[in-house]
Amino acid sequence: MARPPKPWLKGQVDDLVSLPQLDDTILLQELHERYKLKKIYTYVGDILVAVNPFEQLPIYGKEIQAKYYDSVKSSNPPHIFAIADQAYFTMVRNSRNQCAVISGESGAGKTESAKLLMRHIIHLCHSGTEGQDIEQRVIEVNPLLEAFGNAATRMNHNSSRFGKYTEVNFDNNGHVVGAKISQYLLEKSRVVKQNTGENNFHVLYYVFSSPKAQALGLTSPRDFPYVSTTPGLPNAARMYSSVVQALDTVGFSPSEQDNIHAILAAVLHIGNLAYSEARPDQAQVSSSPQLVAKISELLGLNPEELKEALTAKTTYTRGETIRRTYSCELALVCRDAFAKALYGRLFEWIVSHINTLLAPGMSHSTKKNLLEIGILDIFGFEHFDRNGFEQLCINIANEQLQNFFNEVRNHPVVVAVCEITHITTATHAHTHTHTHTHTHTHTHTQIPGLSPPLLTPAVEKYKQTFASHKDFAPARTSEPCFTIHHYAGDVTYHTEGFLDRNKDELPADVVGLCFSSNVPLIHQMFEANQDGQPGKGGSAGTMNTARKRAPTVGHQFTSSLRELVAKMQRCMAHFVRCIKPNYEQEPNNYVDEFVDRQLRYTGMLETTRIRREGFSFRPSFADFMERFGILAYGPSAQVAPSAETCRTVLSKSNVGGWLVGKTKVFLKYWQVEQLDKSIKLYHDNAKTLQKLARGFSV
Ligand code: AD9
Ligand code: MG
Repeated sequence: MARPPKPWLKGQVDDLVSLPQLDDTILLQELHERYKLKKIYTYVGDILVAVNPFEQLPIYGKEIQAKYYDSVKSSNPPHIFAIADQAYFTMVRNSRNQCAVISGESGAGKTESAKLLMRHIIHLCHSGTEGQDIEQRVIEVNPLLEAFGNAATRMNHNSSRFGKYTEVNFDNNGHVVGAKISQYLLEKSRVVKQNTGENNFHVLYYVFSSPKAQALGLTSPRDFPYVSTTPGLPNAARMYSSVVQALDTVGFSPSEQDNIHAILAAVLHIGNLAYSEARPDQAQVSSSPQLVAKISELLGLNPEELKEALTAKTTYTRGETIRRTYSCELALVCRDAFAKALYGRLFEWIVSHINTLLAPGMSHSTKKNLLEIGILDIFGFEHFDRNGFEQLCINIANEQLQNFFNEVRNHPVVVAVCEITHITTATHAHTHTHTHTHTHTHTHTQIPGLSPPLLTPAVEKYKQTFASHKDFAPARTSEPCFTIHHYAGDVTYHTEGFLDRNKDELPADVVGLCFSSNVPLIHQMFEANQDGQPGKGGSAGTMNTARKRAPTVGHQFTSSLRELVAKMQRCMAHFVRCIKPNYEQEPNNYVDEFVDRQLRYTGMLETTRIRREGFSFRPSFADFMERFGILAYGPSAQVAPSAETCRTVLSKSNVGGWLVGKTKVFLKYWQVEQLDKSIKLYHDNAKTLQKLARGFSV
């Protein structure tokens, strides 16, 4: 019989991998014990688990930040700052790019963790006054993006409705020189419709607090259908000021800020446009001329042309122009598409403008040598009563991240389902060429051979294609839905509106109208569509003006995800797993079953076991010597990387259990930490010696 493990003080062990025994129950209990002691951070090997406290804890102050400055991980309690510390100093010492992947379900604390991580990285750089300006601007990007991209949902009062990857660039001295944001899939449908108990994007309420509100015609949210379900946000005025301050700091000019205000107001006013039937299937704008005039004024458009574009569609067939009027129902769809496009493109423009403003101001040759730390904060796994195209995309992203985390390849059926959403119409299915490189060609390569999805409902298509796949289940009801067995549980998707959402088209008349705007920003926002390319911000295209088809939302999304994962694979990755202790978003409430489910589906324990026993770090001889060669040969020695020289370093460092292969060194995660510790000691000693030498020379 196995001997019982030695007892340990519950909740006192910082790294659960060091426990004499670790299984699901112990993991859960330990996290619970620590949570009771307000120890929300715990290491499980090299993964940081962060349990959302839903209250402000006094653990983020300057004095705590000072403790996590170039410190050995085990010398301080687990903390998000320790991850920042490790990432930053590993980058500086080894000239290696780093990334932090923050995962967890909606409301688990990803965005807050990302901000804390960023704050501490900026603290660690502590560059001279020259750099402080750029550092402050990098920090201010967060409130700005949150205002435009976050909204209150049932899961989280400040839920990110887009994914973001923030790269901070550093020079060789470890000083911040710039930053770049990539954004993924803003949930535009929220602009025109929100589920019960949910809100629109924050900024659409804040803008009512603008001193210019009256001039913009913004009376009260109550008067605007897109935001009228909520009487307004309690902290709107204060938040409005912080957004304006962020815009100033990041570098948006007063006229650019005026443009932003005007577009936000226009979006809100568009929601008030009403229609009546002039004749059957012929809608006309029935709202007041003042409303049409206001929208036109804000967007720099001709009011008559605006009414035309919103009530009919022009097509060109064999040299003939045909104008098809809309029914009231279609006119409303067109109106909402217009509002969504305006908001979505404004968001894209803001992100791309931030990137211009924060681009490293250096020559091209220096730029190439920049180091970077990327932080990924993407929407959490979603499972509602009714799940649509957006949920599928969001869950695919989570699925991909989980795979990245597990270091295994893509989850075949999920990616394949997304690939199938690339197909928009029969005529385009077979001409659509995919050039991206990806690791899962099996199902994908079969898709151009399918019969046209528009002729049969999408769900039929999925059924035919994936019928035999173990992770795909067609619905048992007559409703158009299907179920996917995700890593985080089963989700049933309703395919209603799938293809439209995937195409995300805006009628050519509206695109053309906006292109004619005398407001340069509006003109620019719709410019890209004129040649069939997607909007500048790089998100999904929304056109049907040109012969060339814009890539669909699904296509753009999956290929940008793939690009992202490929990029992260080239970095040294740090993982933060956020856990939501209860559904109610309240402090001092830890529901075991709720946490247990999150731990299980993320495979925490399994990953831990693999990481503890496996060789998770496998550098080439060259990489190993570059990073650790100094330990045996000193900083200036020219030593060729080989199995022999690597062995010498390892033997000198007193780390046991490593392997040296034909081309690579095989190390366990804790061995890397031990080597890093020795490197730090080496540098510290060198610094002391320098100081002493300086003392003597005075
Ligand atoms: V979503 O997928 O974007 O819907 P997140 O990003 O995982 O979600 P978020 O970071 O927004 O969740 O956290 C939700 C809320 O939890 C925050 O608004 C805070 O009120 C609360 N929170 C999260 N982390 C902390 C923390 N470290 N300390 C205190 C926290 N409160
Ligand atoms: Mg978030």
